[in-house]
Amino acid sequence: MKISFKGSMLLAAASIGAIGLLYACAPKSATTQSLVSGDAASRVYVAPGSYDEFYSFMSGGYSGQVAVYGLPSGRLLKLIPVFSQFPEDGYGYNEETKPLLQTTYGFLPWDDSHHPELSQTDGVPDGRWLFINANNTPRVARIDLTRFETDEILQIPNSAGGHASPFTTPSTKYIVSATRFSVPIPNTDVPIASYKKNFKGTLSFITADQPGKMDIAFQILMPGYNYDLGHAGKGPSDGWFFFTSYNSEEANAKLEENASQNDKDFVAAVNYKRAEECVAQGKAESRPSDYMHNWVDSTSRLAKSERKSSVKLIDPQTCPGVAYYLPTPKSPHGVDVDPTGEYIVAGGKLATVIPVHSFTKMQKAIADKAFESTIDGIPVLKYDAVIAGEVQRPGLGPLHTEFDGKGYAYTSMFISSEVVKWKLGTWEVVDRIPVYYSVGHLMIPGGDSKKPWGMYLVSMNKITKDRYLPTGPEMAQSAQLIDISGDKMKLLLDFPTIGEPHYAQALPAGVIKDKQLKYHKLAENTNPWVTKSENDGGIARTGKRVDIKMIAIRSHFAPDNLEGVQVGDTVYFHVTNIEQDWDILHGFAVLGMANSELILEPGDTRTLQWIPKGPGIYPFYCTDFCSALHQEMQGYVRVSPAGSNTKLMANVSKKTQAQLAEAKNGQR
Ligand code: K7E
Ligand code: CUA
Repeated sequence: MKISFKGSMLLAAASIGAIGLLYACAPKSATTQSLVSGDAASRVYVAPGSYDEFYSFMSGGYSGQVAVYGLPSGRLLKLIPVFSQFPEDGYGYNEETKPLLQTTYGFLPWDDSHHPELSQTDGVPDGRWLFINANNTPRVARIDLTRFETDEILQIPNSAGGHASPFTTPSTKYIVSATRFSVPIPNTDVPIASYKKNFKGTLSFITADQPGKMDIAFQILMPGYNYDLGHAGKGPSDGWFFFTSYNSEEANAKLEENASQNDKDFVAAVNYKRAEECVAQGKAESRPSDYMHNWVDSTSRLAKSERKSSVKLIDPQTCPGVAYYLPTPKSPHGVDVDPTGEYIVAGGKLATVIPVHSFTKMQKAIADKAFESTIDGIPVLKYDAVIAGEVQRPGLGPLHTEFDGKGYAYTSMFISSEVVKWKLGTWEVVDRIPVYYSVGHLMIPGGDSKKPWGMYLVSMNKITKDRYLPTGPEMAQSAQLIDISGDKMKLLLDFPTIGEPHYAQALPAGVIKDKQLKYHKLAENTNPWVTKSENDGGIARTGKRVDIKMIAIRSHFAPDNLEGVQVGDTVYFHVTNIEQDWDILHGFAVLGMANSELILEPGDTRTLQWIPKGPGIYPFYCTDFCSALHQEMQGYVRVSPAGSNTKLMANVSKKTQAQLAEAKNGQR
């Protein structure tokens, strides 16, 4: 089952010579059968009615969402919409959530998300929140893990490609976002050929420990490289953050060649306590910067947007000691810090070794001024002064590393399609297992924290090819569950995933299972258009705007017959699900609407905008099969020509209608 090492080396030579060859070689000699543990079926079997041991949060990649799976079963539990509109529940279509997708570029219906990150307390995932990055238009999002809902999105200014994000400091004081693409700061119209002069990178530190209050604490101005990934120090290295960078050549074209020239690029080591000092001493410059902060108000559950106009920018030239460069072979990708906080492991995509830096040696090198040069105020430490060791002949294309808490590290090998287990301190490879195919990230629950739950490893593979029943040119993405509880890794399960799950994080189910909200308390609903009882619904006109307030309960809407809408009106249906019972949802959709349905959680109010195009009768109905009389859960809206004298009518009590007419306060 092992890949012959000679074969690997040939491949190494081939692929490093011709970088175009970087795609995927399946280990041909292995047969999956021989890799699968004999008791695999029982190990992943979760009997009907039983729960999984872990929640696993996998990035939805280019779907922009998060997918929640149970482990070890690989069962899909939920899709959480984050950066993309989600017609399944109305996220980004209904009026309450639309502001979450506002940016300075306007309303954006999509993004590409790569890295889910659980909040931590003292270096251990605590289950309060999950953060995730938007890669295309740089943003970070907070998901509340009592509701599995996106509550907050912050745009990152002076950045393009929010890839190294949103990794957390050990108690989630900050999460980070570093720019993948360097750009002019401020971003202005300059010749692309002026890259070396005008393009810069930024590393952003974002305050994250208070819901609804995320903001850019400060940004650090960096040379115009590409910043790729990051991880916080912990234990002895607490207070430091490590980011990989490539393209230290500062090429702006044909990067596959031009950014692969230098023998070494860098891991940037950032002393963020020092950055805080510089901010406190007034050494950070306030830079005009345009960005958006969106968050959900906790009682009205309405998202709000605020436009921000400045950030504090730290230039390492005027804040010495804030950043150092650790030379790192060949376009590093991942950078991962072991549970003790001593070792900083980089994944050199094109390197033939896995370089491991030592935090202790780094501190000494800084004290001894063991610098080989200084770039824009950032001292470059000598490689030999900081390197703890190199894992020799690990395989091809090392990308990402996680840890089991028992002294071992596991690195994904993109090109040779395998996971390699090696020992911290001795750097010897102790085991390897093929994966199918071209693994990107791998994940061990808690595997980047102080306390890994080192039982399982999930390999997230880029290429699926022949693993499942074929489904045309595009196959589902593939994850593989591997048992790492013994000396030898054992393959347990393949399961398909959505989008492209770059990274995932997982935690024991018990951390959050009993904290789940079952319904929203109707009494505490402060949505301005809430309808709390059967007779409180109605219809009101303000100019060309018509507001309809309505309840949904098994098995009717009230009101369910509405008249007086005219062609040319913009209609808002404000529907409140007045159920106070777990998992009893209703839906709402009306003929000819140009957005998605509303899905109404118990106790929640959601608003649908509708612009009827012509006169006639328009039925609406409940989209969620809620009861035996679900098919009876319907109603009609009559639409009359513009200027018609059809009176406003909702078949609820007169009193309500009069009150509603008075309350034309013009708010949404
Ligand atoms: Cu390696 Cu975007 Cu984390 Cu994908 S990145 S693999
Ligand atoms: Cu309510 Cu179906």
